[in-house]
This record gives sequence, structure tokens and C-alpha cells, in this order.
Amino acid sequence: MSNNTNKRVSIVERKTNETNISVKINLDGQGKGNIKTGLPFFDHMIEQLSKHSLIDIGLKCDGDLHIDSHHTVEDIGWALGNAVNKALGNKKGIKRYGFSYLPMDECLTRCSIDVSGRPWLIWNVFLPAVSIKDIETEIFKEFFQAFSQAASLTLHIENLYGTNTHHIIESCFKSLAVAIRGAISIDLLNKENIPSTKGTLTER
Ligand SMILES: [Mn+2]
Repeated sequence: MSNNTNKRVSIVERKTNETNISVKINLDGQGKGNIKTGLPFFDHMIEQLSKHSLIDIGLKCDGDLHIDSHHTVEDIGWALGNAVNKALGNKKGIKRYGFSYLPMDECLTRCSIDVSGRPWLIWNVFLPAVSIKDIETEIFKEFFQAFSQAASLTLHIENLYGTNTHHIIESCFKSLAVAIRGAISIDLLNKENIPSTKGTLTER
């Protein structure tokens, strides 16, 4: 999907023996999420991502939850990141960088993004509880790792302080949402240009 159509939308279908995922996104949406992952807590997180980024996200996943949540959470990161990368096309006119400090009651999380075409994750997040509902909390790093790789962006997420595991995880998704909203938004003062001295954000 290129930006020639001016519609920054994409559809990604991803099917393996472990998960069957379909994602449909609109980067210039209204934050409407229709999320069915089979994991209510994770639905809640992706809904937050949609709501605060204004990216419309339709997402359905049939995953091997009888094993655990690992494949479902990680593979959704791949599919969603891939959808974002496709919808961005040649990245002409985007602001490229995005930042947020996201407070949530007792915790504060910082997210910094460069839509660079060079995938990288910094994850300075300690999660006190081992699991939330049926989800082992260590899997959330894998979501952000897969998302940053597939979306081809530099993503730094750091929890500066906090004690409640639900809040810390949710603040990571919300801080990503706010930062990516800025990074992918169109810079009206530079909308005909690709914001790179290299001239491209799709080649490394
Ligand atoms: Mn919550």
C-alpha cells in the first residue's frame, strides 16, 4: 500500500499452526477498536492503543490459548506492526518522531519513537506480578519487540516508577499510543517531504 491513494489503510492476514490473525487498520481513524483476541485483558490493552493513537483497529485472532497466551500475544505484535508499516507506505510527510510521558495513578511510563525503518526495542520495564489473569506478564515485552520489528521502528519504552502491574502494562500501551499518534501524524509544514537527509525511511 503506497501513499498514492492518500488512504493510510492496510489489511494483514497471518496464519500459522499456532495463530490465525486478521488485522485491518486505518492510521487516520477515530480510535475505534474492534478487538477479539480471546484474552480479555489483552483486548483491553489493544483497545487502549487504538483509542489513544486514533488508529482504527479491527483485529481478530484465533490462537492456541489451550497452550498459553504466548503465541497469541507475540503474533499479534507481528501482525499489527506489519499492518502499520504497510499503511505508512513511503512515510512521506510524517513527523517521524513521537514522544510521551504517560502517568497512570502511581506510575509513569515514557515512550520515544523514531519511525526510522530500523527496528530496535529498548524495554526498561520491570513487572512485579508474574501473571495477570491467564497471561504471563513476561510476554508483553515480546509484543513490543515483535511490533517494533514488524513496524520497522525504533521504540524505547521505560517505566520510570510504579507498583501496580496492571497500571504499568497499561501505561506502556497508552504511552505507545500517544507517541505513535504524534510520530505518524502528517507535518503540515513538511507534508511533501520524507523527513530524512537520506531521502528514505524504508531502506536501512
Ligand atoms: Mn485498565
